[in-house]
Amino acid sequence: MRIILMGPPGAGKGTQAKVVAERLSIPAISTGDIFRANVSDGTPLGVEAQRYMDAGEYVPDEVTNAMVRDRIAEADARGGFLLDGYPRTVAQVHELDTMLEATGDSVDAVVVLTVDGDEVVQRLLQRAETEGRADDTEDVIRHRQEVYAEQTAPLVEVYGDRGLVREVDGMGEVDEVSERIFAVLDRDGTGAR
Ligand code: B4P
Repeated sequence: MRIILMGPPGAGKGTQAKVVAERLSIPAISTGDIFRANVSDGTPLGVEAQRYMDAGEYVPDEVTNAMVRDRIAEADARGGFLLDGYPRTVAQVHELDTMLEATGDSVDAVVVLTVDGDEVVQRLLQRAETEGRADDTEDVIRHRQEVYAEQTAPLVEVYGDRGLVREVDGMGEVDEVSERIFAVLDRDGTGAR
């Protein structure tokens, strides 16, 4: 199974990615987590990514694409994976297509978490208190929402035209949202339930 998890910042992507990937026994690959690990290790990639992330901007496509290309080539991802936060631009969609075509693979489903704008801001402000992420200040959160609307929301139509989009209500308790995701994936024959 090759699944993409999409949704605006704070929709619950990272939260749900872990649960769904575990259920399907595939790795959850989060570009945000990989960038943050590089930032905390002080790698050249981390230094480059940090200035974009702190400002709520996307890291340049060529940097992100190269990172994902390497990650999905690893042994644990050969049988499938769940991408959390990638692709986020139309150029990234095309790059992912090329990567998958090279191995004769394709995306099976794109789960889009839908949420209320004010709720996500509250979730992220709450996370700011517990985790202190540099990009979880109110101004940067609002900017991240704008960047999502401009650059990532159009991807729903791109994947919708391919018949891959499964919209899931991301409001409510974490467990409820997970159950909804399992239900839609089950209809795709994943045996998630
Ligand atoms: P991400 O790490 O993907 O950050 P995010 O969009 O805020 O999502 P996240 O997964 O953290 O939050 P979630 O919705 O799970 O990206 C960070 C940055 O990395 C980007 O801004 C960009 O700079 C860079 N980047 C990443 N991918 C990139 C790409 N492909 N191209 C270019 N740049 C890229 O959860 C938010 C909070 O809500 C959590 O605290 C959680 O506990 C809470 N929550 C979740 N579900 C809930 C529920 N049902 N009820 C209440 N709270 C809930």
